[in-house]
Amino acid sequence: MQHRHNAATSDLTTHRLEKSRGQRAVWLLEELGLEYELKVFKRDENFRAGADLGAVHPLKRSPVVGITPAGSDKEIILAESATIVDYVSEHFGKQLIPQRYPEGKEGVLGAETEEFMRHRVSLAFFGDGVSQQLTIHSSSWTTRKAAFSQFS
Ligand SMILES: N[C@@H](CCC(=O)N[C@@H](CS)C(=O)NCC(=O)O)C(=O)O
Repeated sequence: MQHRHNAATSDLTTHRLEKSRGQRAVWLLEELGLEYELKVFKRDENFRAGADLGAVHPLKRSPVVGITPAGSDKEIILAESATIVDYVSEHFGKQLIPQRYPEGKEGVLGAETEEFMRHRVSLAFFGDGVSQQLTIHSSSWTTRKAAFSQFS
C-alpha cells in the first residue's frame, strides 16, 4: 500500500519487540497506509524485553505507539493493543470503527448498533483473550516461544 503523508498532522513511531504482539501496531499502521518510524527491540536470552524497551514503557511491554501532533513537542505514548487500535483509528482511520448509534439515537442507553458492540468486544478479546488462550494452552516457555514465533 502507498503510504499517506501524515507528517502535516503528526509524527508516528511504533515500538515493536521482536516476536511479539508488537506486530499488531505495525499491521494497523500499514492497513491505514500511514507513515511511521519503526523501532525494533531485541529479546534477551530468556526471551524477555530489555531495559531499552523499559525506557519507553515502564512495564517493558510491546506494542507501544508514540504520536507527536504537528506543532507539539510532546509525544503521546500509547500502550495496550486495544487502546492503540482505538485511538489511532479514531484519529487516522475512522472507517475502521462502525457507526455507534443509529441516526437520532445518539447517546441513548442500549441503542448502540450491533456492529459497534461487536467491534468493542473484539478489541477487548484480541487485546487480552487471544493472548490468554495462547498462554493457557502453552505448557512451557518453549511452546510459548514457538506460539509467538509466528509474529516474528
Ligand atoms: N495486553 C498487552 C500485552 C502486551 C504484552 O504483554 N506484550 C508482550 C509481548 S507479546 C511483551 O512486551 N513482553 C515483554 C516480555 O515478555 O519481557 C497488549 O495487548 O498490548
